[in-house]
Amino acid sequence: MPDLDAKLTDIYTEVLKRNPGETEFHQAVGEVLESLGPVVAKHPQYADAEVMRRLSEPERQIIFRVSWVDDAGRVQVNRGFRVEFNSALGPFKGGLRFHPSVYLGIVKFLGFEQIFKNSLTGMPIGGGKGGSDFDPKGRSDGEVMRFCQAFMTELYRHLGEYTDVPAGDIGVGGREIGYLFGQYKRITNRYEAGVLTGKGLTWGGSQVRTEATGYGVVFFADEVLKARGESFDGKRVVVSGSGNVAVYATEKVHELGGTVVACSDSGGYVVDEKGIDVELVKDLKEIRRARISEYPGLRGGARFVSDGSVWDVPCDVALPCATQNELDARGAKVLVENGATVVAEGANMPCTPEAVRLLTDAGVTFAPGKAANAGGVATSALEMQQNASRDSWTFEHTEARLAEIMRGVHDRCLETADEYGTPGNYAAGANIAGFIRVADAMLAMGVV
Ligand code: NDP
Ligand code: 2IT
Repeated sequence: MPDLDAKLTDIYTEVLKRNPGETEFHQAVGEVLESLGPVVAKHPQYADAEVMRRLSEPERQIIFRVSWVDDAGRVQVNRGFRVEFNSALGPFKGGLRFHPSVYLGIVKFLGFEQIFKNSLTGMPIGGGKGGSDFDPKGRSDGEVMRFCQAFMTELYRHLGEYTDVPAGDIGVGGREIGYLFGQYKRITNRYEAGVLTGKGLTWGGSQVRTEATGYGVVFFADEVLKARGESFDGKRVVVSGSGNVAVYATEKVHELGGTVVACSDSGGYVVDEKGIDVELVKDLKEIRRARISEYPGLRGGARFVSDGSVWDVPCDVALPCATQNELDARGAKVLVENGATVVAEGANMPCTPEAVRLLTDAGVTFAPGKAANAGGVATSALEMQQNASRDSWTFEHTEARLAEIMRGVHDRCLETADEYGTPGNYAAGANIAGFIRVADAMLAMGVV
């Protein structure tokens, strides 16, 4: 049970009751409500208008059957989701996740987090999330295409550049966005570029969107290090995962003079004291869709560990970039014992509440995902901006915009944490600053 202000306890209890079994959603709501005590004390208008109660109930939830035919000619049935959580600041915006663990509670936690993240970026985007329990692992390109087409055949009616704009997340990258866009275009007979982000560079995509989340996490962590009087130069870094976020976080750490000595996937982790070879990981994961266990066979001096945890590898900076609740109390204790000073979340909610408490109590600076990984969705908003003006910007210009946005998010978190009496607490700053912008828009728009 999170530690809540009395005014917020009822709301949390209602969320538990109304959404039985959705533990990740409960966790995400609890973490935000925990920060809002000083806000409801200072601004009674939010509680009077039931803003928190309205925010924790999605505006719309869509669940649908996805039937498709596999390569062997067998009919497969999956479940599709889109949770349109809050549109006070703009069209619903957030990724699609294809992973066998996806159920309503995961999509709702992600959609809820997305509201505050998108608000923090300062851009005109509401919050939503979607996905399916479809497992792309081991599926052929043809199977992935047919699944994406079947998925979009239902979802298209709920989307639109002014309504709801999906993008990628776990299991959804450039290939899937291509198939989804192709089917949307075919059904609607419209080249509506702004309906999806993460598109290919020759057909409406933005430079830097592929790199944006990983680069953004490192830009954010770099600001955190600067605020501590440090830098990435010479730092040992451990990254979990080896997907989109992990790869580009690793690339940027190396550019800034740090060394990523370990990364992982769901099968285990690799340690490479010379520094993870980013081009090799890209080739393994993006091109060959292989496992990270193959890395040591292609690079001398590295080793693969199939049991244990990537957080056992000593580091100064930890960047969890795989999935929710992957860094628990045990992992946090080991990081503290090994002298880590900064943990920045590339994934959504990778640290358990116990881990966050242990890290914070030990003086490790904790940067929450809704701030640190906001670079992905912020660059999606830059993609929408380019689509709306039928323009395309250079890599350098777009990366400079991303860096500026991440600095802005960082400073907003710190200033807000100061203002509400929790100096240096990025999690409180992110939750409060994200909340206030959405809450003010909701107040202005009346009870809807
Ligand atoms: P990818 O699918 O590209 O990569 C996911 C990585 O995480 C893979 O290495 C995968 O290993 C690992 N992983 C996934 N699920 C699990 C699990 N249950 N246990 C252990 N490892 C797991 O996804 P992304 O890199 O895009 O996403 C990573 C995280 O970042 C997610 O939390 C996502 O929500 C978040 N995020 C992504 C953004 C984006 O723009 N893509 C933006 C902001 C946040 P394996 O291959 O073995 O499954
Ligand atoms: O969690 C996230 O912010 C994403 N998966 C990216 C969402 C987006 O719309 O770019």
